[in-house]
Amino acid sequence: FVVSGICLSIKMKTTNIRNLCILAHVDHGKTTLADSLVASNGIISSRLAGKLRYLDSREDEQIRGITMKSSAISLHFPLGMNEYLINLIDSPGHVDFSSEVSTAVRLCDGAIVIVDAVEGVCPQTQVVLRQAWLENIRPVLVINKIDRLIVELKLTPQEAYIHLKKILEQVNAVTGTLFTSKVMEERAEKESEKQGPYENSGGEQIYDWSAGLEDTDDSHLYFSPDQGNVVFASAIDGWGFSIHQFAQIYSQKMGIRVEVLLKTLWGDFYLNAKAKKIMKGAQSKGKKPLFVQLVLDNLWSLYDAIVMKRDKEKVEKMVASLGVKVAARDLRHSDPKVLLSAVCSQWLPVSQAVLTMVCEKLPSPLDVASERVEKLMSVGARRFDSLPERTQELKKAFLECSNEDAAPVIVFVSKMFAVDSKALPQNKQRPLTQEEIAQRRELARQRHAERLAANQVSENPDGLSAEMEVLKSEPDKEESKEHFVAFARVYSGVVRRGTKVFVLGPKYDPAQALKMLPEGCSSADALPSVPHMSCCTLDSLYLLMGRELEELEEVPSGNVLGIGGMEEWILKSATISTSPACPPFTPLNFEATPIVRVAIEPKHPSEMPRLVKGMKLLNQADPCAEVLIQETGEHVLVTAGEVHLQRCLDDLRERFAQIEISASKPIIPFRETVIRRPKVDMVNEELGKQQKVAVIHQSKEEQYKYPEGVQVDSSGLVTLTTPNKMATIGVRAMPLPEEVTQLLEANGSLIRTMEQFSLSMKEGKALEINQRTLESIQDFKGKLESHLQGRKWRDAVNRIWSFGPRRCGPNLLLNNLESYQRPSVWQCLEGERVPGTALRDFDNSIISGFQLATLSGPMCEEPLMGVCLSVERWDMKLPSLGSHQDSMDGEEKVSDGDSKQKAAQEPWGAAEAYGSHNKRWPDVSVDCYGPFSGQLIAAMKEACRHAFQHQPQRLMAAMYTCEIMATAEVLGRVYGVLSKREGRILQEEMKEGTDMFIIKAVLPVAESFGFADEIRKRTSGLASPQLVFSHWEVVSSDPFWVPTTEEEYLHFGEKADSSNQALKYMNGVRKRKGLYVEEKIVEHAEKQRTLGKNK
Ligand SMILES: Nc1nc2c(ncn2[C@@H]2O[C@H](COP(=O)(O)OP(=O)(O)OP(=O)(O)O)[C@@H](O)[C@H]2O)c(=O)[nH]1
Ligand SMILES: [Mg+2]
Repeated sequence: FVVSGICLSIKMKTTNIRNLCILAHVDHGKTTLADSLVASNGIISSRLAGKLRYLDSREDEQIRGITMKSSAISLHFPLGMNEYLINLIDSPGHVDFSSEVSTAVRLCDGAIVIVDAVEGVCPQTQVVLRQAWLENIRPVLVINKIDRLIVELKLTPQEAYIHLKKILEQVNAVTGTLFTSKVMEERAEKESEKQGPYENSGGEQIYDWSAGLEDTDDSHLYFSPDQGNVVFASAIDGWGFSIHQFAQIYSQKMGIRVEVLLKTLWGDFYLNAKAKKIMKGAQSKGKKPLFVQLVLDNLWSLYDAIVMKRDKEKVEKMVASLGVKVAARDLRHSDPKVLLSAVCSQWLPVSQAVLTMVCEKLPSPLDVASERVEKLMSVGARRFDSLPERTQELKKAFLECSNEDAAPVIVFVSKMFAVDSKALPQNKQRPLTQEEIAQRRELARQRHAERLAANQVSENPDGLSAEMEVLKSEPDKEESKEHFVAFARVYSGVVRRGTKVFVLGPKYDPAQALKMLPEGCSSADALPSVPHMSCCTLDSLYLLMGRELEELEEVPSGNVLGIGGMEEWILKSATISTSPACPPFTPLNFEATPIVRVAIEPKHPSEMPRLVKGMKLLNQADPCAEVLIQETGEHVLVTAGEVHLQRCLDDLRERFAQIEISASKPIIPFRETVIRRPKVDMVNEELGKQQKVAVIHQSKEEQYKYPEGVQVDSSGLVTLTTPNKMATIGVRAMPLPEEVTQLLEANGSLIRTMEQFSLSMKEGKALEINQRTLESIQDFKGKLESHLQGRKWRDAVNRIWSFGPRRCGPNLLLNNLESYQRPSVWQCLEGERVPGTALRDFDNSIISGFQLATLSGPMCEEPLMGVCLSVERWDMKLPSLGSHQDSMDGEEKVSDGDSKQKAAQEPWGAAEAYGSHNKRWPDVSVDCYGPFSGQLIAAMKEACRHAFQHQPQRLMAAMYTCEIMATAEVLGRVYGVLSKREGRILQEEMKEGTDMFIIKAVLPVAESFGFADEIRKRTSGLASPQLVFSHWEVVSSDPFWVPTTEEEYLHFGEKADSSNQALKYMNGVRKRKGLYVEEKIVEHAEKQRTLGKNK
């Protein structure tokens, strides 16, 4: 039985193991290709390969025809004298599931990148190439669906050759940019940049990746058939080849050496029949390139004879000359495709071509690069050489990938996936032996195959689910319980059942743990509890076989495996080791931002506990879904997109909660911002020149009554005094330049690192920061400075007090107090520790107030973005000595000894008095501490809100970018849908060599629900867009706008409540949040206003 064979071969030499994943844009044929590879091991019949999509084991995957979860299968492949074990992971291509790609890529050493020969390089192709690059794994290329060039596009072999050459160039251009940006980065450290900017925008620019790079050998990075890292294939028809195969064939036939053919079969070479020589310059001389003459022509005539002309005689001749055997049944078959794949899969079996390439070109686990190991081991801002010595020593274990007993076990779990307990091998009823089960399975498959063949349907979901039911036993509602299996890979040592191990969470710190744990301890000992570490025993180990699991006793180093029984210890990902010195692996690179949120409720309120449990399970089972309970008590699910949302809801209903649930409409996120005061009104007339129409049309600001204690001066400075009159704060709001907001957004994690540094400085420790990170911080600071120019922003960068919300967001708090010096947020850059400029008392309260204000703005309690709040006044009054105390956190009081010495003697009072001093009053009345800092926080928050409201306010909407491929006939309809949904076309171009147009557009997330479906319907399935979150954009209309000038009055009427997009959005959010909505006033504006006035 095959599977048991695999079980044995898992003890294979490490050099003969290949861990790889299949990556591509959606629908380029990953799962179809995987079918052929699976069929080569006899797990499914080769007749079904390409129809079954065996690795798409979920019902919804079969129905929708897209993969949603990555799944693994182990295959066995003999090549020459060697036997190989191939752990293959099929990944989804749809953007919504790109987190599944990240979890797959992490466990692999290599990847098969597939590109559709018609569609070429698509957005997700670029993304997966980047992901492979970021994880340092080596890719090989399969250009798939070549049959479409013949049958659909009806290209001639010569045209097809040029087309294929273009695709290769496109793919290499992407690799080129990745490579160039890395080399440039490294080079920039050594010499000053000479080459000019290298934008890695991945668009249609000229990739001048050769300039200045001559001395860096990069040939192995590029795809080229003569390098042996490209296979041309049609997965559905079961054929594929690399030029090695043809070189072999023709070197016998024509007596040319293989090496010569290898170099010339691809490229600008032709055969000079007279001279019996291969010459260069086919193009310029108008000759047929060798590739066309020897390879493509043959394929084309085969398709011509079998599919187009159905020429029986010719086919028989060809079959004979190829030396393949075709069953009479296939020869007579009414569908020519059956004959075609029967012939092709024997002549040029795709599995042979692909697996040979994989074994020859992809690295084994032993070839792991030292650079990759260091990257895996250094979490966040930590640098490898700052790790404890014992941790650094583990690098050797990674590199050796040893199976010795002494080698430490190191395993990485990249995700948890749920399986029904019935599907676990130990729970299968076993009155039958393995062989009998296999036979039954085979029978079931044959029955299914016959059904399929009879129906001629490949997408009949019922048939497949029927088969799935045969494989699974009847699910028993009561007993079925979800079990989680960890998707993992062994990096060092042998994993045995029953081994005791440490489970290390993503935040585990080996330095801290080694200090706490006794020397030489093991996970079997009784140990003190260490944060983010737990001990457990590995109960069950599984071989992952697509839809099935096979139990194993042990798994040697270098393999991919499943580990059962870990759900209590691992949430989503973790590192498992027998050594406490092992660092947690760096977090996965997730490309998708979860953006679509819905609130979820059970249909019957009494079922709440089941929902809560179900959501917990879902959270664990999905790498990217987020489950949270909002302050309001709502249960919220955040997903990457519509398709992902649908899958999560299905999972909740059918597996995890098994109850009826209702989901709210997607909650659309917005941001609030302020803009520069516009100079023209809504009808583009200059403001200030016209008469205000009437009193009732006064603009919002003028109507706005500020509450007591708040003053606003003409320049927009808002001053506010705390209720106890002890402090007065003056704040002004300003819009940040757009570039600055973008910078802040892009550098969130850097800012967080800086924040951590400042915190640890306050505690008196200095955090070790990676040199690379320091450089990026320096660079970030430089860029901020270059964008914050002009009088208004003088010295602004050095005056940054904090970022917000959550201390890392895209808003700034500026310290514009003349006399207050505080430690800069950039202090981590200052190298030597500066003798701390002391913080003023209550510094933290100001920051907290700012954080609160930026977390939810006054328009509809959504976070602020791109707003600068500058503190220009901060007076404190002291009613009596001793009633003040520093609001600094406790730690500082303990550790900050020197500030006490410096504490100056001036009494509290005038603003300038607090300068740079830290007051400590010995006689503190403790109870003032809380209430006062509370008042100050509230006052600061209010001051920020009023300052914000004093400026022209705008909403910002989240935007998707999408690329739509459509034919000319449906282009108009695509545009129609886009414009109806407030989309904006950025670009439209013809895809070379096809009749397809590529349209790039942006579209508000708020208008995107059902967009993909609508496009598909309107174009009868011809265009299908991929939506990717791109950026935030200001909604141009003013939600508070009412006509104020004569022109506006004429143009919009008095009510002007017709179509204010921003107001619609804002009120939508307010309604959802249960905030007061002014809408009703607008409905009957006049009446209401009159009433209001008469009151
Ligand atoms: N003409 C042609 N169609 C193919 C070929 N390979 C795959 N297809 C078809 O392309 C469609 C998508 O194939 P899949 O294998 O599901 O694609 P995928 O890359 O796994 O898609 P996702 O997992 O959703 O990203 C199916 O309808 C296949 O029948 C091929 O070589 N030629
Ligand atoms: Mg797939």
